[in-house]
Amino acid sequence: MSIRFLHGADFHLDSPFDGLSGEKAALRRREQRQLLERLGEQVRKWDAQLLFLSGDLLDSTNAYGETGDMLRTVLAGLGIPVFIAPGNHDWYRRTSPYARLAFSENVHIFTRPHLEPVGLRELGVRVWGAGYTDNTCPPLLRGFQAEKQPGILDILVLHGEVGRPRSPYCPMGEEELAASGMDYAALGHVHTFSGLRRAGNCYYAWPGCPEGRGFDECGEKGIIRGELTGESCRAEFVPLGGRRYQRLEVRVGEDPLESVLAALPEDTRRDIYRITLTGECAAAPDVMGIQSALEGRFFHLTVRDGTEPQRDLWARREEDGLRGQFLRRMYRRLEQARDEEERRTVILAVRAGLAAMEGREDRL
Ligand SMILES: [Mn+2]
Repeated sequence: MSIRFLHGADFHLDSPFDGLSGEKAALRRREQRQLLERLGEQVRKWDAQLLFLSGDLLDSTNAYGETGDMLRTVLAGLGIPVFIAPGNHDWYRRTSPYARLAFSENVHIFTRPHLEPVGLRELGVRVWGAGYTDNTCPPLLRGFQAEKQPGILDILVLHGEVGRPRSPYCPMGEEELAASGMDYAALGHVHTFSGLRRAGNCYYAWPGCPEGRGFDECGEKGIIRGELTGESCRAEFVPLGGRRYQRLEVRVGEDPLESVLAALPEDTRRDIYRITLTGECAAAPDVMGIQSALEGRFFHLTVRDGTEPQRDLWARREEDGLRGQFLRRMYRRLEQARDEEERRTVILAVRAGLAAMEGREDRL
């Protein structure tokens, strides 16, 4: 007995993409729908026999018409059983797309907040799952144990958290997974690929979201391609995302633009970058200049100034005269700053003040 599967979660289709302009946000939502096409390609490439979608497939309990149509069409075209376990964002209710859309027969949506099995005799598999019917979910695995049937693999599809007993999102303990009788738990909710884990005889994993939507979801994202037998489980991460969010800190030298260029990988056209300039320099780096020189190389770029004035600058606050007095006062301000934002404001003021006193023209 052996089964090849794909496991995805947290697509969050139709996310608002608040950080982007209206036009780019709409483009990103269109691109999100392409994740479904690439998912279909992976099903064919891996010759997968089952597909698990473990919740938060949609960002809310609504969806754009195009998204619903595409979801229905792509899943119908797969020709393999698909299991959807709604999560805390796309919880099941009478008016949600899961209820309104006419899904093909190969698509099974768990619509009740308790575990129930679906038997697939021809594959030798039982798929267990539950759907959120609210934006939270009680611990459904507590006290649960499937009665094992010889020659049958048990797989769980569920949106939830492990090791956080007070979580409002279907918390479960490793001991509960171990006792559940499941051979594999296809989980959702955690947005980072977990790697393949094991609790007793139960393997479990989160694929993470298939594509980042903000700087808290950086790097390559994707789904899981797995193979399960009675004795073992193999699970590989498969990249699926079109765009990547990346954070990059660059220690600037004499020429900040040169420093940034030297730190960049070759091709960043599909990426959304936040570059923070760090290090010490006398004058504020020309953030706007760097931004406009480089933004054409990215889908979206933000440059931030995180540099500090040179340390020996503060030594000059011992000087007599206007500059010393100014630096003493600003130093006190810096010490009293309540947060990073206030610190940055003081640093900006120090640089502008010194530039004015020294007759330099400093860009702000
Ligand atoms: Mn979730």
